[in-house]
Amino acid sequence: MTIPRDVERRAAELRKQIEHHNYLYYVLDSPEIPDAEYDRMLRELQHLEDEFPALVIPESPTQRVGAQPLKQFNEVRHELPMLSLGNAFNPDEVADFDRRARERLGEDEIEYAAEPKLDGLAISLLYENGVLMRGATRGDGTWGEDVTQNVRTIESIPLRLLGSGYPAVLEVRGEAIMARAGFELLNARQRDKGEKTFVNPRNAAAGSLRQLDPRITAARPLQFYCYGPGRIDGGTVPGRHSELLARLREWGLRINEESAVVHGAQGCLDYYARLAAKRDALAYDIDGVVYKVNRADQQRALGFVSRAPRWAIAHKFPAQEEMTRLLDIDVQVGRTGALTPVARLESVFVGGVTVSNATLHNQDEIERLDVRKGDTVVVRRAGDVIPEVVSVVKEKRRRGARRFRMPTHCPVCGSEVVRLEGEAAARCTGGLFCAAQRKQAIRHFVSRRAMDVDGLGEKLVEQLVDSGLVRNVSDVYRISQQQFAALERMGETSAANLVAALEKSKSTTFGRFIFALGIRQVGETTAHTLAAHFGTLDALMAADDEQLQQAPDVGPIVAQSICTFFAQPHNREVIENLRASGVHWPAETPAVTRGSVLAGKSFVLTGTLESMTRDAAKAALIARGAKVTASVSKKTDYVVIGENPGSKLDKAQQLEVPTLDETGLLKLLER
Ligand code: JCF
Repeated sequence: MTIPRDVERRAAELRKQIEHHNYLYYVLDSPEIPDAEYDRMLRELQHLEDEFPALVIPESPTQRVGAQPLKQFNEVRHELPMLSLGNAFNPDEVADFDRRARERLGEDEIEYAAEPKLDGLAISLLYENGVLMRGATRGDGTWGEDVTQNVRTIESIPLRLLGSGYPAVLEVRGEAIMARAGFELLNARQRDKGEKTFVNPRNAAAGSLRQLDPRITAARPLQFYCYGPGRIDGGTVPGRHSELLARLREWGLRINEESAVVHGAQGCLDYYARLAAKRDALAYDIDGVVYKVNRADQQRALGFVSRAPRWAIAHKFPAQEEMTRLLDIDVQVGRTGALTPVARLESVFVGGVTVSNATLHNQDEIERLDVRKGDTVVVRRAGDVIPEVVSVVKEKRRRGARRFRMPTHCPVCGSEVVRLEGEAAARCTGGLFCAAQRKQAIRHFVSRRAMDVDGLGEKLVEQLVDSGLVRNVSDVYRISQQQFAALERMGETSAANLVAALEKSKSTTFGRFIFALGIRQVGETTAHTLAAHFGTLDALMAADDEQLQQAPDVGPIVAQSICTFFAQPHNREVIENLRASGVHWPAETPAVTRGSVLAGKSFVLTGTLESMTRDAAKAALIARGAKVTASVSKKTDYVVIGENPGSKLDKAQQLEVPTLDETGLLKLLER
């Protein structure tokens, strides 16, 4: 059957359009048309190809998933070996690398191309006359596996290069990765299907590319970032690595957004610090940064040692996961009675600090991990997140290791432990009868963001509760200087200071007071919101479920918890006692009645402010009816930028959210 000219032209036009929008979406991350429009074009092309099968070409966007499952992967020889990189683990090793390069080249300062080192799987892509002919894994560097039909399913890999001027033979290399969000989604899906989950995004990426059935790979959220050239024939490319990357991006390959040109060893180290600060905010895992001598002629002059180039090095971040032995499992009781199993570990250096305790979260998590005393475990500490046990090395388990059971009775007060339907935590039912819960409630009450009592630390609270001097939070204001002075490690001076600090704490704000009460579900933000909304304690205590839910961000669960709290005679009594002791705050004018210009506006604060702490700024905003959230989104109205702002500034610029400096914030607060 011959194909009408206009059909052929339309198919070609559609392919071009789809490739272009695919590029905008997957490579540049800035789509210009709605998904529905893209889908419509793809469907139209599919339709034409169904009607005229002779139209189909392998590089058509409809042909990403086509091939039948393989029996096995073929071997591929890399004519130009895929090298690994030498490592640097500290600034001195980076300086040595730079010094050696300078000496060999006889240069004073070297220009480097720097980029994050992605934690994925190295892949080679071979384009002939702009058409993707082969995709291969690195393998041992010389022999890899032919995974062409799998890489074809990755949308950020063009089946056909865009534009013109590319060499007839162009091999590029890069990293196939899975972003953290995609990894979480995949694992959730695997769990739902009762299939095996992956320990980290790297393993998930590798496992997904080694599927014999490309339909499975197609369903996995893989991405590809190109980091450099391989074999090049029949054409030329720019003489600087950074310019070559820019050219590759024009040809349709995804280049890392963070890549940059830097100068000298110091430039490299500054880049490292910048990326380290950004590490947790990135969408994917990185395990360091890579520096490459930027000029191709200098790269050639430097050449190679054994299996690695002399013109590039990987500067590694401290590992975020390490193995160690779990010595024991303790159970801690929190403020709300939640029992948290904690792993006591043989100390291990991970994520830049020494760790000897890690959370095991709860019963379900222990069962999921099947972690037992004496096991060898993998501990993870990423950024400021508390260290956790992520997996157990089962091969190293000693015989006879016994399963761990959560206690049926509270290890502190002996009360029964219950686990409510739908809750992850098992809880001690002892309430404020339980010394552990009482101690936590008091520590929370006096903490910096609550009543802010200076000098009433953990050890003192322990003594106060264990001695029976303090049974509830209001008791702390009834202790005399003599009673304090009689406690262990307390002199007359400390006792006097403590009494003064307690006296000072009585002048507080309504928001802090609500927060200090430790009502379940009422965190700092909600506490300040409630203060701004209700204005007085009497109004808050009198509010019913419906009135509570009229406060911003208060839903049925929070409202229920507040009602329950104030319904308890015991809690009302504690509040009365606190007021009788002299705890007070300036009256609030409820934001709702003031028609504040900031009412309902959403703020994010980043960096250090000069004239006030971030907490104070937060409180001032909330008092005016604004909301303060932790992360920037499209719904954020303003991002306030202090000194040394974090990645939130980048996010604000990316999402085009308006920013304010401190002066701008002060003006708004004055209005
Ligand atoms: O991101 C990476 N894992 C990565 C690996 C980045 C690079 O620029 C690399 C690499 C391995 C070898 N460059 C070479 C030459």
